[in-house]
Amino acid sequence: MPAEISFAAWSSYHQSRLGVPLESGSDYNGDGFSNQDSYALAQPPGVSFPGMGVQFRVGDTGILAEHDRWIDPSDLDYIYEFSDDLQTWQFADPILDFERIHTTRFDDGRERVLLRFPLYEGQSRRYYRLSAQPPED
Ligand SMILES: [Ca+2]
Repeated sequence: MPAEISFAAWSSYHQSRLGVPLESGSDYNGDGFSNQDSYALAQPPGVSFPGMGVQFRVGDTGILAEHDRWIDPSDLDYIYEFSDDLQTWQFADPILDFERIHTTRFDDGRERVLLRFPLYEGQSRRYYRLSAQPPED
């Protein structure tokens, strides 16, 4: 992959190998996840869900979430959010609401992160999601 990671660089790299255009909103492999989603999760356009998705599991002390991402993309911020009712979503603060407990760095600009969202006594239900958005200035 090019040194400067962006959707444009990712799509250009894969377009030249696959010989087809890779628009951000289209779905190269028809798995229901857009090329933009594949890019955000640092996967080639032919990798299908669930391989490319965020893997959640319950640990002894919280919910563990693991996924691949770019180390320093120029056009994305990775935002974690949580909800108790799937209606109202709150920003998960990287200090107050979760911790990164392991990072594996790869030599192609990707990293695999393992995050822990703690469980609280009395908490009956909580939902989590990852949003990859253009950075705010
Ligand atoms: Ca897809």
